[in-house]
Amino acid sequence: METILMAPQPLHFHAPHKTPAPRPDAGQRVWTVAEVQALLELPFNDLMFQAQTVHRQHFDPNMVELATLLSVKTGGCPEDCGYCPQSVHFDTGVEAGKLMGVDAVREAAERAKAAGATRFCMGAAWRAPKDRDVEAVAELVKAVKATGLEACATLGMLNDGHAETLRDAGLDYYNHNLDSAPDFYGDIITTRDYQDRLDTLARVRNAGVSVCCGGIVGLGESRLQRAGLIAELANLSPYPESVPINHLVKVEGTPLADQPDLDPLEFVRTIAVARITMPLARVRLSAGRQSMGDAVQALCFVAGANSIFYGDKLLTTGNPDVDADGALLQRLGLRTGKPMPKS
Ligand code: SAM
Ligand code: DTB
Ligand code: SF4
Repeated sequence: METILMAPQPLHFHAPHKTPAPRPDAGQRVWTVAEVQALLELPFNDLMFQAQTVHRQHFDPNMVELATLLSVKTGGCPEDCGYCPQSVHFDTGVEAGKLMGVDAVREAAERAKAAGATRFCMGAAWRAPKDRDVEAVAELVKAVKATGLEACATLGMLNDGHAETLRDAGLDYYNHNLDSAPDFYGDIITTRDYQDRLDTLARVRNAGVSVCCGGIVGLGESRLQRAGLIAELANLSPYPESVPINHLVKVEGTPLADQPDLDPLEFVRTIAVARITMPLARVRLSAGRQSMGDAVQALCFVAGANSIFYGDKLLTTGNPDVDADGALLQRLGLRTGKPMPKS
């Protein structure tokens, strides 16, 4: 759906309004890790051609979603995710804060909408929110939905009833990443395990909230492990409606601050393989764009990315400024809106 001038809402309009989610893929198949690895190993041109072909079959190839992120509760997280500046285990200079109030979040959402975003994602540095935290975030979701934006939240592991509370507030997507392959996960995070993540994803799915789930590339994983991550995502049943592929943002003070650089084309390959294996998903070129350069980002769009984080900040780290993004999208002839799979 392209951004168009909105007709006035009828007076009987009731919030929360649920945005129709992309339909599940009736042709979803199972991917072995070896098959995904074989895709990653294709000659680059062949891989780009295949990804672009799949992308064109299902989406307008020149439409990109703009999603704005806001850290509604920053820092002080008890988890030890080795990439994360918000963990209490690492000295990164990120100060712990309290949950933001409704008015400040509403204002941020209104600014994001005025700047052209269609989706607003709220992140909280919690291991798992308490019942009262979820109730407070539900009020934030209602405020975001009242602006007409799609609402997404990422709050950590959810317990029984949490996803339903967020759904009833109008939440469109819940983001919870698998982050890496099962056999690499333990090298990066020790305070919760892979199954915990899968359990939260199942709760989100069962509540009827769309799933936003992806991972991080450049943590020191092997190509086989990148294939393992993509196979895990693609074999979720159904696979996520939204798949953020993050490039590690190296943050001083975290254990991964000095991680050697990944070949940028390997990142592009990962995007392409996400597109091929999850044809109807919105594949998001997520964290790490600030140090990527325009040419690598352009290749990611060729590879089938159709969503980006838009706004000067991610959660605690930087993102390209909106003017630079506007100029890049214009140079590439990309329009912004909500990419929906062709029927
Ligand atoms: N605390 C919640 C959780 O972990 O589920 C939500 C917030 S957490 C910051 C959301 C995601 O941000 C992580 O799963 C990870 O994929 C991504 N992320 C965090 N730090 C990052 C970094 N330095 N570089 C790239 N991605 C990062
Ligand atoms: C996701 O996959 N990436 C976003 C969002 N979901 C919440 C977060 C990126 C965070 C990058 C590090 C930071 O800014 O703190
Ligand atoms: Fe906490 Fe999420 Fe950061 Fe892990 S990624 S330390 S759970 S805020």
